[in-house]
Amino acid sequence: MSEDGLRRARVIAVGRNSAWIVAEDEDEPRLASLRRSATYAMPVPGDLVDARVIADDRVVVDGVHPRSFALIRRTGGGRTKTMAANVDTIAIVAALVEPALHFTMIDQLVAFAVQHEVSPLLLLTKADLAGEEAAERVAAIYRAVDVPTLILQPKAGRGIDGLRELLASRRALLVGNSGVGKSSIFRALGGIGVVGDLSRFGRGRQTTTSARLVRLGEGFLIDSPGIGEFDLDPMPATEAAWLFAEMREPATRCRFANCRHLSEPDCAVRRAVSEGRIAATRYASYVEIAGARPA
Ligand SMILES: Nc1nc2c(ncn2[C@@H]2O[C@H](COP(=O)(O)OP(=O)(O)OP(=O)(O)O)[C@@H](O)[C@H]2O)c(=O)[nH]1
Ligand SMILES: [Mg+2]
Ligand SMILES: [Zn+2]
Repeated sequence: MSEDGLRRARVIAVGRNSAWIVAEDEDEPRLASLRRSATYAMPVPGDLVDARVIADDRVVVDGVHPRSFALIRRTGGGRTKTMAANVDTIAIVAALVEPALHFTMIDQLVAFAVQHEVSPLLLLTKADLAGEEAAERVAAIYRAVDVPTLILQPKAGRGIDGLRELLASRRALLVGNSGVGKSSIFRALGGIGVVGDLSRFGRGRQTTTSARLVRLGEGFLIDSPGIGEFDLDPMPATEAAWLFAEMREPATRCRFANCRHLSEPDCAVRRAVSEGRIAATRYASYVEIAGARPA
């Protein structure tokens, strides 16, 4: 970054008044101030910004580029939180055990990815604790619906080369419950745990408190704090069903065109479930998403 130059840079982590950024033509992150009277919205990891070097080598963020996609999630109290910007891939991380596998959350995140036309990816951890059979059983459910799925053991390095290949030139966000192994995967791929003074350590456990990014070739990977739950925006059942790819074809054969696949007679989706052509866990997630909602 030259003295006078305005440079495009990628945001890797954000604090209250500053952000770690890495200029497109550099490798080393720099700490940049955010303008106090900023006309731009608070940047998040993945954002492209214009950064300017001012006196004493200080760097200031002048502006934030429009986002191609932002992952916004609802938090308690009806507020929203933007987790990351400009990602094209949502890497869902789920532990097979410890914490217990939460199918509904995986399915909601897959549905969210389908809804927003970003690619879902499933990364299953802790097969060493759950057993290979359990791991393969879960993986088979998602491979059957064309969600690329890897079984990883980040500390032992298992699956990391395959993941690196899958992520080549992608802009991916790691998302999942706390303790499932997101940061372990992030570190195994070369991400650094703590960037300057923006991250703080959780009490006892190393819970991630703010998102951060590592560049991977042409793309990048963002580590994020664990989420307790993930809710989709309310939508009609027919729309929810469309987000489950394996329901689309059977849904055309239900007796009623506006079938919600809940308790209607002659439902081809429920028939596919009872015949094992749709996984029972996937259908249960669908019911949870669609059940409480009007058709
Ligand atoms: N046995 C085993 N332990 C794992 C595996 N993956 C991760 N862990 C452990 O699980 C614990 C939590 O891992 P983290 O990477 O910190 O989890 P996280 O998803 O980043 O958690 P938050 O930052 O709180 O959201 C750590 O002690 C890891 O060493 C695995 O495949 N097998
Ligand atoms: Mg973490
Ligand atoms: Zn139906």
